[in-house]
Amino acid sequence: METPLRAGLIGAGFIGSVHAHAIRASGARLSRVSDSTPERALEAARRLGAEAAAESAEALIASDDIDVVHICTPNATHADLAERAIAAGKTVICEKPLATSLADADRLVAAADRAGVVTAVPFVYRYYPSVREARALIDAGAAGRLWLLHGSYLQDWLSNSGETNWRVDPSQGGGSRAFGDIGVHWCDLMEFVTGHRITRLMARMSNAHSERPTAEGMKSVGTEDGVTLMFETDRGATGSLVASQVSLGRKNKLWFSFDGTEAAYVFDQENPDSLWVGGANESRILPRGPGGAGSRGEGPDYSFLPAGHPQGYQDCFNAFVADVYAVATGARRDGLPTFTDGRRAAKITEAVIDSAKNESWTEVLA
Ligand code: SOE
Repeated sequence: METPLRAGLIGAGFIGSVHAHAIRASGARLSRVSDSTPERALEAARRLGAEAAAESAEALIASDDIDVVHICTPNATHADLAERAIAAGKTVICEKPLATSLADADRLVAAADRAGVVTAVPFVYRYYPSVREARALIDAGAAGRLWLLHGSYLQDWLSNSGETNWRVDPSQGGGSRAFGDIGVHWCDLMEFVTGHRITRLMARMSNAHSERPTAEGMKSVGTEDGVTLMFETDRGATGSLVASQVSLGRKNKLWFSFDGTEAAYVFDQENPDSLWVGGANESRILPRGPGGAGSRGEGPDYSFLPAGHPQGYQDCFNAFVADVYAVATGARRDGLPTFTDGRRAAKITEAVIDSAKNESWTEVLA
């Protein structure tokens, strides 16, 4: 019986609690939790069932009884904490965005390569079996030539102008919000599933609400509520993306249609247990399950519940953490999103910000 890995969790908000569940589901120990104060860390340790509270993030990272560090804090703190964890020789899972600048992301990838540590960024939508099925079908040539890659990622949790969040503040969340927070998920998924790479894009940012509350009263907003994007890829396809956090009634609707000359594949994160396959003479819904979506391809079977027993977001997170831990203990896993993928997201985000500012087509180099 292998000794279970010992995980340290930095940040115990919504996403920190998702990580905590995934850590336990993997069979690892949730050894320590840190939060913004020692008192909040104690409360979080009790709430999340951690073995101990850490005085601070830095103390947690320095602990020699921690093998893996999970960074679940506001975006602007990611780079420094990830750099410390790499220097301490830990396996590092850092929430997206990896960093709020491409320069920081470059620095983290180089540091991780030099240190030889395992790194990951939770682009967890890769772990839906129906997404893996679309990827396997496209890889097998069933789509023909992919020529149009389009979709959206729509939420409404910031629909109320009286609402705010640390992501609204560029100094805490980075220069882009709708794209930097959720548009990056869609682009990661598109490139992961199709193998295409965005080479240039045209972006237009917009706001439903021009002002939001701050400690000093209502202030103009420095990050976008929504972004519309056109792009071209290295294999001759074109595409579009709408990402919004003020689309009423849409809770977490990541949706794509990847259209080929032989078939089209549609995935809807709000109905994720099946894949729609469009054909000239017939279209069908491919349900997840034995012989259905997600039942092919390399590596572990991410379809682990019987058909008709829906798998969801937390299951994706559990599969992602289990794969990171497997790789950290010497196994190989197909499609693990690493800091290299986090850097790719920072690269595309930088291009989106530049394109929106200059109102021009902008190259996305490798
Ligand atoms: C908020 O937009 C959020 O929690 C994102 O930060 C996550 O990455 C996304 O998966 C769900 O929505």
